Amino acid sequence: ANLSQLALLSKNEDMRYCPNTSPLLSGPIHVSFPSGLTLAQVERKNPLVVRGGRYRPPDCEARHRTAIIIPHRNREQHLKFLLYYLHPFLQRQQLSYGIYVIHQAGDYTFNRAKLMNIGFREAMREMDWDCLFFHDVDLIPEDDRNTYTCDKNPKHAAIAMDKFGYKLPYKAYFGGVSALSPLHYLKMNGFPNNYWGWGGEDDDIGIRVSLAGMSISRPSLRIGRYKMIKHKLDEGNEVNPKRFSLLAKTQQTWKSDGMHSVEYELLSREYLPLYTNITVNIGTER
Ligand code: BGN
Repeated sequence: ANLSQLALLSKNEDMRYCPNTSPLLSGPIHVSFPSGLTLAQVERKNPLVVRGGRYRPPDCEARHRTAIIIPHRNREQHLKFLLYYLHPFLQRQQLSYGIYVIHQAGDYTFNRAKLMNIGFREAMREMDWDCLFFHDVDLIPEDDRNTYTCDKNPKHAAIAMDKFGYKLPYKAYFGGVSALSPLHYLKMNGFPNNYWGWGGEDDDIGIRVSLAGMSISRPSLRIGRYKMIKHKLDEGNEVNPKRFSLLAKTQQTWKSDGMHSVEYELLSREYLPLYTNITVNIGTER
């Protein structure tokens, strides 16, 4: 090792844990969508983010290691805005973090929950994350006191979205953004693989939480606020007509269908400047 590497090692040894509450938090965030924003600009604004979208605080040892898992297809504009807000947000929380975008290849009907299972597996393969945030690409957090860390129970973070008037649309809602530790995730056999198209998979996940004997924790309505980037229903993500019958059977199926049975083909793993891009062939509905 050369001298500067040695200096770094000893510096790391003295490094103290970050405080329990980050002094860098600023509370409410004004979210707008600047036209003409480019990924290159987002990169320049985040000089400490390294290859694959990883970061650790420069002057203290992070207390938490959080992976953000974002299912994706054809939403480049949304992804750009999410990265623009999320990187500084996570840095202000003094987290050690990594961002993973799980990209569904091909034009077959989208499967959000299956992509989450793949994200879990591919992220845990790389690093011992202690918390995973399952994050829709079109939701921007509006308060940095909404900490991206895990609780004792699975956490539903997106409880106050602008499109629902900043309240829960219904009591059991578990959609948008949720946070589970690896232990929580394995205990409930992850997420279902058989919801193709829009709707119901998040309700299934919520049901799994209670079937596995856990409950849902939530931040306060004042803090768990999100702005949704407006869009039309995507092509290739049509409303799933089977969602009601699938939901009625979750109790019978959750142990056999989930994390343990997910099958896919990894097409590529790219370490991009702002995120790790994982492209997968997830097959079709049988
Ligand atoms: C619910 C959907 C959720 C969706 C929310 C908010 C279903 C299952 C039928 C009971 N659930 O109605 O998936 O996140 O609306 O849009 O469609």
